[in-house]
Amino acid sequence: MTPIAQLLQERIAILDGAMGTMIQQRRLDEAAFRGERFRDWPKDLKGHNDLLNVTQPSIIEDIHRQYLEAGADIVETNTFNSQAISLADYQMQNLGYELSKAGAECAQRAVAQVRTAQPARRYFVAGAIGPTTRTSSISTDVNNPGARGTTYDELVAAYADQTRGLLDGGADLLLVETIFDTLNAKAAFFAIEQLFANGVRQVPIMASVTFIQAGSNRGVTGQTVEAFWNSISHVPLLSVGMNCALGPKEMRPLIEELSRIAPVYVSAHPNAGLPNPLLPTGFPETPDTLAPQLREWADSGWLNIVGGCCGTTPAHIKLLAEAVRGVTPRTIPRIEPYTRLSGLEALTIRPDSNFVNIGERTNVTGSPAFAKLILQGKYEDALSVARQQVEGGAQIIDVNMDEGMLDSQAAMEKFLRLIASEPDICKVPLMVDSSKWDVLETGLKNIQGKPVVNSISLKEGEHKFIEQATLIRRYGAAVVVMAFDEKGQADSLERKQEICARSYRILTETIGFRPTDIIFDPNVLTVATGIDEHNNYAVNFIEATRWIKQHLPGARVSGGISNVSFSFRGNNVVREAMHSAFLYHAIKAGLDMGIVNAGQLAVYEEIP
Ligand code: THG
Repeated sequence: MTPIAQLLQERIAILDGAMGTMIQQRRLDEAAFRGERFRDWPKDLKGHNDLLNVTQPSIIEDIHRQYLEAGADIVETNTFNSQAISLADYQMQNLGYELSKAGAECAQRAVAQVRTAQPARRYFVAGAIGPTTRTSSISTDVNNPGARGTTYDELVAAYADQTRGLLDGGADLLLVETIFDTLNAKAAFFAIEQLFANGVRQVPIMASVTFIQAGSNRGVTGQTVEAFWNSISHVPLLSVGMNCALGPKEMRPLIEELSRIAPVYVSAHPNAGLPNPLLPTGFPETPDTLAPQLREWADSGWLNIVGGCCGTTPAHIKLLAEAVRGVTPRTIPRIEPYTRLSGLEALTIRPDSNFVNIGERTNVTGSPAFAKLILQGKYEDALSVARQQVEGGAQIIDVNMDEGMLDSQAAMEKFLRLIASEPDICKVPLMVDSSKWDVLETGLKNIQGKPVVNSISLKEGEHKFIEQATLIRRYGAAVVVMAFDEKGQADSLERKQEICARSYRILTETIGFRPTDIIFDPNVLTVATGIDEHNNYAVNFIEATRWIKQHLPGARVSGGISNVSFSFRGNNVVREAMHSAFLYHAIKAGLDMGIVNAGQLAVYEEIP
């Protein structure tokens, strides 16, 4: 067990308070921010707080020391904006590593000082990783809903640079905080996990999200608490929590919910209330009013880590530490291992859930009408196809841009970004459908929820399979695995069993993929083609489904239902009846979900 996990087993840990307000109190002028080194820098630097890690390190060290003396167990480094994307505003995009490293060193020096006086205490430096000043999920241009301030790849590069600096400076933990754009946060976790995989020193990872609209229970990008949690639940987190934007009164119901659903430690560091410029301190909550409210959260069993964000001071932290002393920390709840996806809202697939409809129509190979719209660049009209699928009952949308005449990667990116601006569509999780890995990866870099990748298989051997599945987990997606291997596509029951069992073993044992994030597709093949061997294809799929559900625990089963009736193209009455009869038996055998023409399914009992 790591030292921090040990502490959290024993008691509630105390996080520090605001850095910004403490720096403001020093009333530093432009020259103080610049120091000797940046005296002639072409940009104004007053207010560039992270720069003080190198120009006024003793001030930063002193603030950390005050928080440690007030009783904080964990101090956050002064590195909120110490990455290339935010630093570009000061033409300092090359200083991400250096400011991050210097920030961790300031905090460690403060720890070293306090440790001399109180050697029995435990102290932790959390490398603070902010959201950057750009968003990858929301449009930056009112005239172009597909415009983005930054990209996943830029974010990963910037976060990796910052993380290396924090670790080289001695950070004990990494805290991805003030998350307002879940896609940005996923890029941060991707960068961190990639560094860990490449051999850098591994430390516990913490996450903290910022919600603004407490009344509607949504974050800045429109996600619910549960949708947010599902989006980042692939990360091996020490803790998840909330900070900033809200005071304790507004944050309370959100923390209560997060505490109920997250099977990791929970943190909270609210602002000292909502900012109010008429007040002398700018914030309404004093140490005396804040501490009892957070004590009540602790008494309710919601907290493992608690501190303050904007407007809080060492005085707040001191009273807070006293208020929660001796309170039993939250016990981590046991969460049922269901399949959990998300768009703006969460989708949970339980063993007893109804069949999940996946909309098939946003597919250029499956719908000539959709293909025409995309090829003609009529994306607005193409969006209405997605909307119709959701209105028709689709709980997931399958998006496929595999068409020879298209730049499939560009089309995937553009369409997903447009979907992200339509809350009535992106409330549901997305399924990125392509036979090309590059297109799947582009999809993953443009979705803030927890999506499904459709699909991978053992077609090109184990090495490729493992490589792709490893990345899919790191991107935070579930995956459709086709019953396909080096020898070809499985059509018999035995071959379907053999390939699915082998894939399951590799995914769960070699990669540590969660069984509930695996969705097998044992191939819905076309019947009644005129070739006798094809006549049992539907039955083989149904029997394979039954076998998978009995023998591969946790895994789900899906299929492309409309494939079964391709022999009857043009006769929709027959096709719809076939789909309905097929589903009637497949669902009984355990089929969890299927790619269907949502809204066009006949009712089995009503078929003449
Ligand atoms: N498994 C997985 N993914 C898949 C499939 C699968 N993705 C693609 C496909 N199969 C599922 N999607 C469709 C979409 C449309 C149709 C069939 C499967 C379809 N379209 C009509 C046709 O071609 O006749 C179009 C009719 C029209 O629009 O005019 O049948 O198996 N994992």
